[in-house]
Amino acid sequence: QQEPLSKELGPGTALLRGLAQDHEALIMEALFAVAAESPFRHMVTPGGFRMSVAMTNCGALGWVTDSKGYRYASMDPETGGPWPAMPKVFMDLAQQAATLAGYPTFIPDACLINRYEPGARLTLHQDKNENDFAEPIVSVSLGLPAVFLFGGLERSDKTIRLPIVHGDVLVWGGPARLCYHGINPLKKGSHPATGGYRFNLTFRKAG
Ligand code: MD3
Ligand code: FE
Repeated sequence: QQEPLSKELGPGTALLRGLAQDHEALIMEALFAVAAESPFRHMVTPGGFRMSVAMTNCGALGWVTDSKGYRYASMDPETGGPWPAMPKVFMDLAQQAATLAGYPTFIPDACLINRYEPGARLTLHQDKNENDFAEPIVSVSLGLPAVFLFGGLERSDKTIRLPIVHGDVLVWGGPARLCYHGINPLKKGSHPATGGYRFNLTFRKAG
């Protein structure tokens, strides 16, 4: 039996090891259905860099970046249509995780889906494009393992390294909501559920 909540990441956080594993097949099926409608793409940062992580979204709002900046948008700029609806299995898992972590009223309106190939990474950053920092962020890891970097409220604060594996769910709220975080370059490998990739679902209340 796992510890329900982790203390290693501090107040406001929860590390729910393996919570997504029971629904793995349904989750992967829903993820591929979303990507069939709004394909993964490598977006460009305002500074002109192509992101190594490929992204898509589901839900009412989707996170996008281009030469004009970072923002949430109700339309997929690639398809010209709305983002795919958030699958029920996604919403249920996000709300179950948030409730276990002490946020029983969480209703996400955005789910960013990140796809990592070997070498892909996210440098240290804060998530601050959302309107309401009182709501937590729920993150679901699928497929190849990764090393998560978790720092403080200043970029220069020391970071801890946290290995995360398939099925792990993390919740970030309260005092941890604006902490710097990132993902180290993905190591090459193969996972039965995802092949040569790692996927991450990030649920947010953006609007
Ligand atoms: C800690 N994604 O998309 S989510 C992102 O694995 C992002 O793809 C990572 O960071 C990934 O922005 C990890 C974990 C996460 C999200 C928000 C946080 C950690 C956080 C906010 C505050 C502190
Ligand atoms: Fe982030």
